[in-house]
Amino acid sequence: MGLLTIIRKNRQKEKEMRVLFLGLDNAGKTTILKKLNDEDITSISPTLGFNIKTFVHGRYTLNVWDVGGQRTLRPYWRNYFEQTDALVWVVDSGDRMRMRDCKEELHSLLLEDRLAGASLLVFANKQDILGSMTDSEIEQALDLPSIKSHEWTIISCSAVTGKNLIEGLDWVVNSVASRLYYSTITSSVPTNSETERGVPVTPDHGGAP
Ligand code: G3D
Repeated sequence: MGLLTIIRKNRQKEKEMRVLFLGLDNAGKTTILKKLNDEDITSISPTLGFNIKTFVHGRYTLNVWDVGGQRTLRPYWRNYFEQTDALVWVVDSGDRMRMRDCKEELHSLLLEDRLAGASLLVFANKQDILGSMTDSEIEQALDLPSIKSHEWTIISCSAVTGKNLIEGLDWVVNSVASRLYYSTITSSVPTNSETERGVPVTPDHGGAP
């Protein structure tokens, strides 16, 4: 039995996926995760370190890492890249002023070796806000069609109304499962099992904590 087969069999047993939620600060990462988890979204404080949430989604367990997106915290992002199966890039669709910054951060992430092969979901969040950019406008603004290195899609959503959040998770799970486990799911409701919080590891430290 080849090494690749052994690795695949082990992953099949675990049926776990590691999903990294990133994006500029204020994009709505924490709110999306809280909404998916049926938590109160009326009081959200900025993520200064990271939150980990575990969802059971269909036959899979998703370990989701939500890492703070302020400019000063972005150098820490690379400490969380190891073994990432999917990257969820959350965009504030109303924030036209920072779309260029958003594009540059995303494209520089995609050059990272440790994210090679990760599926990419772009969540065009805050669609409930009048005048926000559409998903096709954001697709162009972020130059998504130029991305050849990762399987990607863009889904418009709202963390406030819950629109398309489950659909986004479904895409992530199907994309990762078809690559790692050669199987897919149709649709399911996620169930939270636990939440953890932490402070960021230092950029010099290397590796996920
Ligand atoms: P972050 O984790 O990406 O930094 P947060 O972003 O989840 O902390 O959200 C930042 C602000 O955006 C919060 O407002 C939150 O309520 C709001 N927000 C998140 N998602 C949506 C959405 O889909 N629609 C709207 N209208 N607002 C959203 P405050 O006022 O607490 O800063």
